[in-house]
Amino acid sequence: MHPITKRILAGDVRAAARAITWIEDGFPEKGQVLREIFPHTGKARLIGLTGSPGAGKSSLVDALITYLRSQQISVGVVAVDPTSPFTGGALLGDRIRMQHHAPDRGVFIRSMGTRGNLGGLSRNTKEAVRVLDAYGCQVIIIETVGVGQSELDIMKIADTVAVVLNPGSGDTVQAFKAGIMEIADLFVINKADLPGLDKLLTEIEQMIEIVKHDASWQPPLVRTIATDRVGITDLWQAINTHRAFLAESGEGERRRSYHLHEEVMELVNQNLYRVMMQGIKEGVFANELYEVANRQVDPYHAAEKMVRIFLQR
Ligand SMILES: Nc1nc2c(ncn2[C@@H]2O[C@H](COP(=O)(O)OP(=O)(O)OP(=O)(O)O)[C@@H](O)[C@H]2O)c(=O)[nH]1
Ligand SMILES: [Mg+2]
Repeated sequence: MHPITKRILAGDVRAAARAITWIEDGFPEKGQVLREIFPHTGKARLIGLTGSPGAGKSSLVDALITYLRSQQISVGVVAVDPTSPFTGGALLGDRIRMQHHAPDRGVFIRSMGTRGNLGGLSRNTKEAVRVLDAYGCQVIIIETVGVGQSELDIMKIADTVAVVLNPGSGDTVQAFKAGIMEIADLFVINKADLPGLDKLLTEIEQMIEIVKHDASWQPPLVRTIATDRVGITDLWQAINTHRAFLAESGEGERRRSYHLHEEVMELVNQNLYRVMMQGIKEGVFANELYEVANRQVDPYHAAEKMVRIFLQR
């Protein structure tokens, strides 16, 4: 067993941090560590938190950490910002806001940006979450700015996805367009102290009606004022209610097996691609590539033939 694996499993925070850096940097030894920790994962509850820039996600995470620590629940946070080249420590704002948790061994906070990013941000996030799971975090919160497809992919690994919206922001329409409504298991109406609350509530209810009118789970709306720590207990309550739904309906198991299925297909895809590229380097497909380049063969036949050659090797 790799020494880092041993240390992660023993709850060594520095080993966990090192493994995540290896993941970001595509360091070869990460493969062994990830394989070895896998049997020790699957225990943590994974909560996704997404929303527009400045919606109050980090403030909510901060308040949730305080609440969960008061219940002796250990928390891991992976804050993903696809627009930021920063990584490793924490984004400046997050660092300031979440700093007071730093000496607490039951809290692990990590930011991930686009640095390194060899395996793709969503792949890296998945692996970082797995490290925190093996390390012993009971709850892992994945914070991401909800703007595009890559954030949606990141959110797919969560058991429960909470979408944060603000009054007076026009967020609902944006979220609707981006496909975020579809993945929402609950809505957090943060900055409930700002004007426009009733209008927002009505908008969301209408959107839910359109997107999920005959779904077996109707996403609840939770109002919060993160900066005043108002509504945090309700938020955790709503997350727990969703968890109970996941357990009773079997949907939780289905989601998790589906995620693993997707992951293994992604890896198969990567591996096949790598082997094919290696074959091209070695000149195995030189004929086929030559023929297609000269328009003697069409790309469709060439690709089929290459796959056949590959399978016979
Ligand atoms: N009035 C009000 N302000 C809030 C509330 N929650 C957060 N804020 C403020 O909103 C700003 C953004 O909060 P963050 O927690 O950094 O938001 P975020 O969604 O993590 O932001 P990014 O990570 O940059 O996308 C900060 O100035 C917070 O103090 C709230 O409930 N009410
Ligand atoms: Mg933030």
